[in-house]
Amino acid sequence: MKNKNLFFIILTFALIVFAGFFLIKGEKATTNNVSGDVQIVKLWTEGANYVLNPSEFKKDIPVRIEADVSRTPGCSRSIVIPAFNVRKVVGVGDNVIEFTPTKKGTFNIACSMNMYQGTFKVV
Ligand SMILES: [Cu+2]
Repeated sequence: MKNKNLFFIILTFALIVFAGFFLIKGEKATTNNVSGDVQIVKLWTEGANYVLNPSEFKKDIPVRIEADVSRTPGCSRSIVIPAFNVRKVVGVGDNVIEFTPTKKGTFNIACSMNMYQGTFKVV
């Protein structure tokens, strides 16, 4: 009988720890989109604007921008972020831009001809 009680106490404890771990993990992923040590950002265009979601990044944590190539027409795929020396043409085969925002502020993202424009914040 004692062994059985002990078993249930340990089982209950293990379940609480297990559930807590997933709750904390889930909350982290939804509040700031930080997955591991990378900030995942979705990018697309609306009219002549770039839309970044989220548009606020944390300083010194690597950013991984994933462009939705179905919503980045023509030259909007030629992406420039001058403040962080980013210059890349994205496409179906490679839609990812990675850099680490090492300074705080509001920064521009534009196509290489400056037709498409957007901003993001680093805090
Ligand atoms: Cu352009």
